[in-house]
Amino acid sequence: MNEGDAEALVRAVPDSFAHALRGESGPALDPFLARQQHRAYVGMLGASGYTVVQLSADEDHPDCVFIEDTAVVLGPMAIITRCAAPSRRGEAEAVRDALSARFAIEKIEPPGTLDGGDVMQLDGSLYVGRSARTNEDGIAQLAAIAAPLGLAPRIVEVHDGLHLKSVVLPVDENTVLVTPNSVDEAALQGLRILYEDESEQHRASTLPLRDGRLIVTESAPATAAMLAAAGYEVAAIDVSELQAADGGLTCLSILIPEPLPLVPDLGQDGAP
Ligand code: CIR
Repeated sequence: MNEGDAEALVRAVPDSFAHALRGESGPALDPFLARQQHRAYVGMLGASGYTVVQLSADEDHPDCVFIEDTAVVLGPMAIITRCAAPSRRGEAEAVRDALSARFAIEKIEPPGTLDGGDVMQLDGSLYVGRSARTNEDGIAQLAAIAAPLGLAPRIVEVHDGLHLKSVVLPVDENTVLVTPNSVDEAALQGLRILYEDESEQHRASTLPLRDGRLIVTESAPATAAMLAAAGYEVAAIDVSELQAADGGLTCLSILIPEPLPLVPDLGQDGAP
């Protein structure tokens, strides 16, 4: 990755995407369609001002397109996660290689599990979902890594959703889109909450772009209309095939919005 640009790290869709994890069975997943939809997403990131770095697909890891889960960039550090799903653990290696030139590498160790989809950074605060994928030990390790930055994670109980960012989506720096009755909303105090339309539960996903537009999944038109009425410039995108494998819009990229200086003199594992 290069210094100086806002970057988006993404990963191509493998043919093995047909075997991606999913909570509910449905029609066979189509890697060709997923790839087309992923290309449109990557195009939107690029058009909005991100320099996109795409890692090649890993056929041994059907879920590798959901790159967000493998690493969390936190200030000068990149935390390599330990995904709860054993089939996903090998995804992190290539991501670590891509990030290690610019970031001090930290790592979640067993028995901790933490998926990047459970970590949300908004308005200077760090939120972490306690979910089926992120356990107590993973949260404690995240807290210890974040402490030197003066950040204490705010824990959000996720009752109904794969990850925190399956049901609490960034809309702008202090606004989130929430699926009703999915999380303990007390933990979101201080943020403005907008709600996903009741008729579209778990279909809306959002991602603010660098050019001021807000990407919203085409599968949630009523929620998109609500967001447009609230003043957002909505750009709809069809990622239905990626959603069929329980993905949303945040999980398809690791966004590095601020240019950061190169990490000086780092040895193996990011140790100075
Ligand atoms: C999984 O079950 O791990 C993938 N099929 C979907 C991961 C989606 N990631 C995310 O929302 N951050």
